[in-house]
Amino acid sequence: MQFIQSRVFVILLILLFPRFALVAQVMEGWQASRETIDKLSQGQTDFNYEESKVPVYTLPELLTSNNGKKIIDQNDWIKIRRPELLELFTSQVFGRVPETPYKKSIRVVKVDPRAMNGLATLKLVDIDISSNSKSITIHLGLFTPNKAIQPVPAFLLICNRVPDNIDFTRQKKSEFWPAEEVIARGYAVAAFYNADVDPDVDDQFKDGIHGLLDKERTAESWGTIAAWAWGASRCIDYLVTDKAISSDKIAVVGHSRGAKTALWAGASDKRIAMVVCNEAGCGGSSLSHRKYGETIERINKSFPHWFCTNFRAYNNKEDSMPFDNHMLIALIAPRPLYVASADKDLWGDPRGQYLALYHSVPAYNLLGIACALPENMPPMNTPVISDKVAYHVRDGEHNLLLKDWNFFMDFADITLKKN
Ligand code: GTR
Repeated sequence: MQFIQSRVFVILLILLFPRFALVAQVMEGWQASRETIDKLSQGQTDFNYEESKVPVYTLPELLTSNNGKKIIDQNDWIKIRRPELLELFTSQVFGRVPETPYKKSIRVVKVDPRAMNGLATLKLVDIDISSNSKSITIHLGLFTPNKAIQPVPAFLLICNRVPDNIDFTRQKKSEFWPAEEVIARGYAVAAFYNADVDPDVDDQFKDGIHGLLDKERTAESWGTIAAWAWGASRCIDYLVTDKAISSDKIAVVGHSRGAKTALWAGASDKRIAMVVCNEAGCGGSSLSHRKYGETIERINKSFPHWFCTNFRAYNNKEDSMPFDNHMLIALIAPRPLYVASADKDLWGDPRGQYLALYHSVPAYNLLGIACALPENMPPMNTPVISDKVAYHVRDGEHNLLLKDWNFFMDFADITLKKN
């Protein structure tokens, strides 16, 4: 049986029967296309897109504590390992939220019970945060399905693209936030614009929520991704109170920098019942030890405001990093988690994303979730779902599309709706 699954066997079959190549692709799972590899390699010669150049690496152990104790049961995970990992990603990657007191006021500024041609109710909710005589307002938009007879699960999108993508008037529609389609599937759908919380610019943390709450900044002060994750939690503060929503069934969805944010929000806020991490890549869902696509040095140089300053210590030091993103992903366990990649997004390293999810599974198993992922990636556009974890690699470019959302909702039908 093992021989039949082996690479040698598959290669032998292809040599003997060339038409077997197609079947082999399915058996072997997704592979980056040579055309995409060549195109990206030519454009960015400083970055690796060749699987053959991925170094031999050993991932830091998920289930061994900082002082070498084996983590063998739920209790060990909850009491020892999870807090350690949360602290590691707080102090070394995303940064610590300041303890500065602030005032929060939540105002429902508009209710339209006949939105989407009567299919949904729209609520516009302003979340005002003030401190030190400064304030910001997070504009949360929420549609709930009118045909629902009881509270429904909800998807909250952290929108990192222009606000047009989440047009609450629905004059402009975008696959990035396909609100009509989500409503049609019986879910509530909400979104906020990340720049309401903190503009995505390197301005030395003067604007956004940093301008309100930051005092002395240190190497472990929060960056912009942690600020967006904090903003997602302020939206959850409202969503858990809305009677049309099941407060214990709120999923957070993010794409790319928004997906790094969704993971960190899910890690930091246990009210988030499910995380959808679409193409987060470096600093989120891929494995830095693989040195494939975007690197830590590059992300820290291009986006110096995203992470805490301590993260820069790992520039070009991937081999000796005491953590990697399988550990970040494991912080979502035992809650449902969907990791998704795109075929042409080799910058974000689809295989690294799959492997990070794969190596987080022992944490799920320890918490009593019987999920198991195959070693090989699934073929393109074919989600693999195992209990509380799911993954797909979609055809096409780095983006968040209706096709992705449909897969996410199929997963939520099983994990959020049915129990
Ligand atoms: C890229 C960045 C990625 C990813 C992406 C995005 O430029 O290198 O890490 O976050 O932006 O957010 O679309």
